[in-house]
Amino acid sequence: MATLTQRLEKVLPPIRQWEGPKTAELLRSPGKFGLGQVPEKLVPDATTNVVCGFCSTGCGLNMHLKDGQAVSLTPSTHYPVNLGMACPKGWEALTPLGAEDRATRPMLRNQDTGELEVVSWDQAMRSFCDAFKKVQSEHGDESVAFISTGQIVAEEMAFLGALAKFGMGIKHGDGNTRQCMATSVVAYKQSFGFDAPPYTYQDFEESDVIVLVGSNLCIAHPIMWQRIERNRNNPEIVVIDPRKTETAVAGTQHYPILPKSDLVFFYGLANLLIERGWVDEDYIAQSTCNFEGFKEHVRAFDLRRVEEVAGISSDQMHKLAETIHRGERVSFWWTMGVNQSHEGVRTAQAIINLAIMTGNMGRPGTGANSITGQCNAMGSRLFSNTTNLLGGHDFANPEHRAKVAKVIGVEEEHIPTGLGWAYDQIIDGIHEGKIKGLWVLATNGVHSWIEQDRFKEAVEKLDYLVVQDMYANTETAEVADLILPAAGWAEKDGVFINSERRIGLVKKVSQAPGEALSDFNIFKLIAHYWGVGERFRKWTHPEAVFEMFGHLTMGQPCDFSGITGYRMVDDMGGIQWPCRSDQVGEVVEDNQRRLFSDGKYYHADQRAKFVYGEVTPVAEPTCDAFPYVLLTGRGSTAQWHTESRTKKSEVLRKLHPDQLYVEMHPDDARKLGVEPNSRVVVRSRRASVAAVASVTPSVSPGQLFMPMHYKEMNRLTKGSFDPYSRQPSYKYCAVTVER
Ligand SMILES: Nc1nc2c(c(=O)[nH]1)N[C@H]1C(S)=C(S)[C@@H](COP(=O)(O)OP(=O)(O)OC[C@H]3O[C@@H](n4cnc5c(=O)[nH]c(N)nc54)[C@H](O)[C@@H]3O)O[C@H]1N2
Ligand SMILES: Nc1nc2c(c(=O)[nH]1)N[C@H]1C(S)=C(S)[C@@H](COP(=O)(O)OP(=O)(O)OC[C@H]3O[C@@H](n4cnc5c(=O)[nH]c(N)nc54)[C@H](O)[C@@H]3O)O[C@H]1N2
Ligand code: SF4
Ligand SMILES: [Mo]
Repeated sequence: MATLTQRLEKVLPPIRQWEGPKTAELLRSPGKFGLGQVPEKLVPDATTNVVCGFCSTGCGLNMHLKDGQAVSLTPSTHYPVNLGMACPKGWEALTPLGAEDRATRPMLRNQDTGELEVVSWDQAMRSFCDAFKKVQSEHGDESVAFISTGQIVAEEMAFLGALAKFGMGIKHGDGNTRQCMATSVVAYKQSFGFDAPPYTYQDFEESDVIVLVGSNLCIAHPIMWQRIERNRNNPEIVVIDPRKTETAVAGTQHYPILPKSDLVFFYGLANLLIERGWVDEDYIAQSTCNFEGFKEHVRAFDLRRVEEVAGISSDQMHKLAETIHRGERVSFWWTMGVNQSHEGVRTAQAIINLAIMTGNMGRPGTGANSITGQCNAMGSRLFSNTTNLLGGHDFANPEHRAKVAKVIGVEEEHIPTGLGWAYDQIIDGIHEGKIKGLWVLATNGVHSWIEQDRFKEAVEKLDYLVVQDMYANTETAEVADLILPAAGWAEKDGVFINSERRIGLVKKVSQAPGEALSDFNIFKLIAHYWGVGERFRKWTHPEAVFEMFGHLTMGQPCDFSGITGYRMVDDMGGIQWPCRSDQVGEVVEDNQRRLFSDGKYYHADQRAKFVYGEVTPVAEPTCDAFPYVLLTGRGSTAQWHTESRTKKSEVLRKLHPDQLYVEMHPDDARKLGVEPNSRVVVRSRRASVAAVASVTPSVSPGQLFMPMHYKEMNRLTKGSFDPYSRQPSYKYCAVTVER
């Protein structure tokens, strides 16, 4: 008899030999890919393009197949994102799939021995559903929650959100994108009326001034940096980061502002531009609102205040203002240095305000551009069913609920009318005994969440923790009651949406090991065992869900109802939203587009709004006992987050230090008597952590930097959050360091 895995895999479409783009047509019209490059010669039958499963750049990787199984890969030269380039993670993307420690069978903790034991899928599903239903019957529907990711395909993300909220009565669920993108989402919604990063990567090549704020592009998005390198305008590259990062060194102007002084810095810069008359009056009049209030607000931010708070002199501010004024095509880009802040939303909006007041929107090489993190963070922003109802809709809006119900075939009464809790509120809820069951998938919170010890304590209080992951030995899986083994990237079909809103295809080109199932099939099983299989009858396979996306997005700013299916996505080399049916011709003509070229935004009055606010203090300022600011972030191009995947590659392991290290300025090292490469202890109010001292002038005196990839790191950080986005402020806490 066929195993359950075999039976389930049968309901999936077979491994497809995708053909790649229609090469002959491409040769006739290379402009279709927007870049004028000559596409590679005929793609062999056994090669197919798959979008990379690490970062949000969304590079195309050519998978070379043997017997339907990927055996090697090369970066795709025809894909409009990466043009033949890939970073080390991309080159090594197949290695983690073949790791020996993949989770291959469900494991359940034996209540008597406390050990994890292999069980069948049937036992696993019964245990999961019984345990969650028991918690719900004893403590109410609200007592179970899920925490998901920006790393699974959008079809799975939508299925999870729909199943949990419309099928299992789970009210509280959040995504790992809370750690990462929530700030940009809220900032865009308030400023533009919809969560819509407006750019296309071609803008990197067309700007004459590129302003990077809190973004270490060379390390975190190396292929985007390569796109800057292709820029022929000899651009000014302005880097605003407290550290002299690889990107700051490669740029042309570096402003090492004091940590978390961004808001004062940008308000001061706006005030200076206004005082000098360097604003675009026409654009402000035609396309924005609230400018007078903003102008009044920033008057209080004179250059003396900027120097005092941000440590940037008035001469430097004049230089920066002149650079922006002289630029004809200025683009502003930001990442985690902005988003992970106690006032991230207002800071992101301060950047948006600079772009709209100088008219740097909608034209090639311009924009207020948030760079996303994970491969499918943008998919999660639209389809995770957490911060908005599927497809960028509003839970509170009855018309939206009716539309979604109709498209996905679920009765309207099952759709909640409000939002659930954010990630930090779910953790608080566990501490307060309100949440007793937690389902964590494709994220490793025990390592990555802020103020780690508090997260661990929370998890210990749970009645039941389910972890659904590719590996059974992540920090989170190790403390689970039930582990569900999942297929990973390239072991299943679906789409990711990258930073420039490009929908790209992931294909099953590799067989998941043992009994591991795609998350999609795990959700189908859960629906069945929960007794709601019938409610999700339309969710047969990933492409059926993708078809629903077309209907879900119809009439929304992200409308991509013109995309007919996976085949079209594949043939086109990915497609950016929006792509309504009346836009298909446009897309075929030039497959890269930016938003707001008509100066019209998504608010009812079609104007972008100047949004601003008061400057607020950080949660944990430095003091005599903890005199150093601890900054955190990405350490190398070879490391991905909690390293459950990248550490499986010997090649990648060689490219970074194997122990946690802390960067400190030579003056501080001298003062403390710390020798380079000696062992030190970094201590915060929450924990002490041992690290190797990396003595370098890339950090300023009084500041330290630690990479997030080592598991102890987040024991130090302090749980504090932006009040509008509830995104954690990972990049500021007070510590001391000792020999
Ligand atoms: N190799 C690699 N690439 C990745 C990832 C990875 O784990 N490894 N992760 C991906 C993900 S999910 C994300 S979200 C992105 C993150 O990409 P980035 O945001 O570019 O990376 P980070 O290193 O977290 O932070 C960027 C910079 O913010 C600076 N910063 C800290 N505090 C402040 C401040 O107060 N103001 C300003 N202006 N800057 C500040 C830091 O010094 C740091 O250099 O990277 C993606 N790419
Ligand atoms: N101090 C500090 N902490 C930070 C940050 C920082 O800058 N500083 N950055 C934050 C940011 S921006 C982010 S995005 C987070 C990232 O934090 P996490 O999301 O926790 O990090 P990952 O290591 O990417 O975890 C993803 C997990 O999903 C599993 N997985 C991969 N693919 C699949 C799949 O298809 N299905 C299933 N079921 N599982 C899969 C992997 O094995 C891995 O265990 O970290 C945050 N933490
Ligand atoms: S830059 Fe990002 S998407 Fe491109 S190969 Fe590297 S990890 Fe993959
Ligand atoms: Mo992220």
